[in-house]
Amino acid sequence: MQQRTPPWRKLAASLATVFVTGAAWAQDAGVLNIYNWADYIAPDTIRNFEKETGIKVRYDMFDSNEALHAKLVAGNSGYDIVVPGSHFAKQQIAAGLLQKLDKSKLPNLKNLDPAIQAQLAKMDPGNDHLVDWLWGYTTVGINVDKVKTALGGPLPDNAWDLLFKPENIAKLKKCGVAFLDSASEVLPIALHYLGKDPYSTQQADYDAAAKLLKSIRPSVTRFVGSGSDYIDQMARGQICAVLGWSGDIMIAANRAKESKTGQTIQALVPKSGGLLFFDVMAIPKDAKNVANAHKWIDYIMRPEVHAGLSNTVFYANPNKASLAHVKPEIAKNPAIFPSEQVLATMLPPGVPDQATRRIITRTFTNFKANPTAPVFAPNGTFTVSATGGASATGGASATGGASAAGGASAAGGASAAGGASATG
Ligand code: N2P
Repeated sequence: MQQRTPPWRKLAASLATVFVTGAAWAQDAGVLNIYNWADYIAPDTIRNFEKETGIKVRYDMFDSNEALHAKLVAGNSGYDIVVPGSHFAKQQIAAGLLQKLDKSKLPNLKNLDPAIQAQLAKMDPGNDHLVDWLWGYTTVGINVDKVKTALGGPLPDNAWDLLFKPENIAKLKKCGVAFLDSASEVLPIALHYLGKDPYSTQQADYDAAAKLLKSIRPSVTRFVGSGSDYIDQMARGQICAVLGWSGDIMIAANRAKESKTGQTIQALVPKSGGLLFFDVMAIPKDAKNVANAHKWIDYIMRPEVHAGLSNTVFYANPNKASLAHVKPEIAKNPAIFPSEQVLATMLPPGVPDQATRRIITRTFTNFKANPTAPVFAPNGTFTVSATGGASATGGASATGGASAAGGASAAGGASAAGGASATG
């Protein structure tokens, strides 16, 4: 039987509502906590928002989708806006970690390109949770002169051959080769390179990818993420080839030009396709400053604000109306806004099931940890096996000669985990 609520209770309840709402507002009015990738914003984006709204922005950066995902799963991240790749966001929506957007607070949605919205709807039906921040693709970046010299001939027709043909990448090792520390990108790319389904669920396919990765592992000298200094290292000529993100590579190219380092850096668009990503703004379920988060998303979708992001970091934005504000050399750069034809060659992001994710993680962890062990001779010198793999950083020479105790690390800080150690 239903009980009637006494009038005093009703009053108390409505007072409590007023109080709680008021408190939420007070907090909401003041701050906005954002968690985004490094090197992904214009110098005035935050400043202008703060000036106009009086809202103070705290802006933190993460280095991988995996790191952000772990924070969201743990809960109470403290963030009001996060920017996962759409393939990770799909899992986060399914797990109830992101909240629905209030579209009545986002009038600038009208500026977005329906084609990009349709892409995102594959991960977020109805575009209910996600708004694209920027998009780009994972690809091959090179230092043009160093790579040509190291190869001693022309570039291969398909840019992926530079990194996945052992005989090519072995020649690049001495000028520095970096791979993204990102299982969710490297595995689909490796499978696709082998002519297999990039989102295969078959262990046998991952075994084949593992074999491919093992064959090139001795020549990978660094693993990098967003915010590690691979952009600067490229700009300074300390890394000559990278499996990295399109815009980051173009930032390196631009930095090299501006600081006159004498290095020519180029983002290649592989013939068989790069791996597309869409990084999306979303509001965590437990965000405290939801009204401010909506203000931010709507602000970013202003044509000139979205254009400012592309103009600074060389990634495409989803904002059709922004194109008039994007610098012509950027709007017309096919490596930034690829043509329909090129887009059709690219791999879309995908979401493997949980069992496959475990296989992917395991395969990638083995890849990173698996520079073939050096063979130590009784006199303390070591040699490298014919397949090549002495040290993670590869500083060790094939003739060996370093001491067993100090060999690989003396040659440049190799770590079994394949961490971000520097090489010469
Ligand atoms: C950071 C770029 C991140 C792109 N500068 C990959 N999601």
